[in-house]
Amino acid sequence: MLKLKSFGPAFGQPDASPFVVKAMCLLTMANAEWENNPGSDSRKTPYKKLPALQVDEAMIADSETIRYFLEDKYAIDFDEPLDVQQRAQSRALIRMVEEHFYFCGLCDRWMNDSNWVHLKSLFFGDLPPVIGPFIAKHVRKSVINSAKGQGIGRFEYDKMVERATHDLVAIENTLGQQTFLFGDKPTAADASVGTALAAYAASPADTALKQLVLSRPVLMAYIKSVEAAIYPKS
Ligand SMILES: N[C@@H](CCC(=O)N[C@@H](CS)C(=O)NCC(=O)O)C(=O)O
Repeated sequence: MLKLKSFGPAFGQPDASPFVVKAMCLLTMANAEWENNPGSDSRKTPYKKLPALQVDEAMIADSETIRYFLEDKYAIDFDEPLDVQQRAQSRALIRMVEEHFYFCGLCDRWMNDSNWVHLKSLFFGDLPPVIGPFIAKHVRKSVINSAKGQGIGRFEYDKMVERATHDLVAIENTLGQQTFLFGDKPTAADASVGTALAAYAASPADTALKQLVLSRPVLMAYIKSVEAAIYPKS
């Protein structure tokens, strides 16, 4: 049985991490038999991040590696309906969302005090009194430093939202009148893009970034379609 190492549900989403939800969607799309291991420790995985997939003694780390593992194990192609050009577009969309838009959301969650109070209580609320706030502060600082290292964490908030807006417009224009990014069947890009949009639409605080997603009916309808089609059925 495949075991998905995950953080645990948060803010109405099956996991706090959009990358974990992406892996859940890929497992669902592959019709795999798997179990969720919420509360897993990211420090015990090869890249010190979640998701990771335990397969017998092996640990498959990183959602993209999980994708290739599943395609290989089940002899499937998540992008089966796509031609060569669409496959290239799919890859570019995935990279845009995972290496850019994701970091906008990360800043919104971890740097913005209105979101941070909720994160702090969710992730660190059960820790003992003195050590808990200390660990929370340390982890927050390290996440913010990673966003600064990436670059987006150094932008003014408005500049970050402006950058995210361009990503959302690109997603909207790719969708057009379609249900999914490449037509009426979900593909790998939907597992990345749909879950990242859903994550930030579900942010606990009513921030400008959250409103950016909520105010776009095309994206909200898209999130609903992705959730209905490929989210794990609980
Ligand atoms: N490229 C990775 C990114 C995964 C990732 O960034 N996971 C974050 C949560 S969203 C994480 O585990 N962070 C814990 C840490 O950095 O210590 C993937 O696709 O799986």
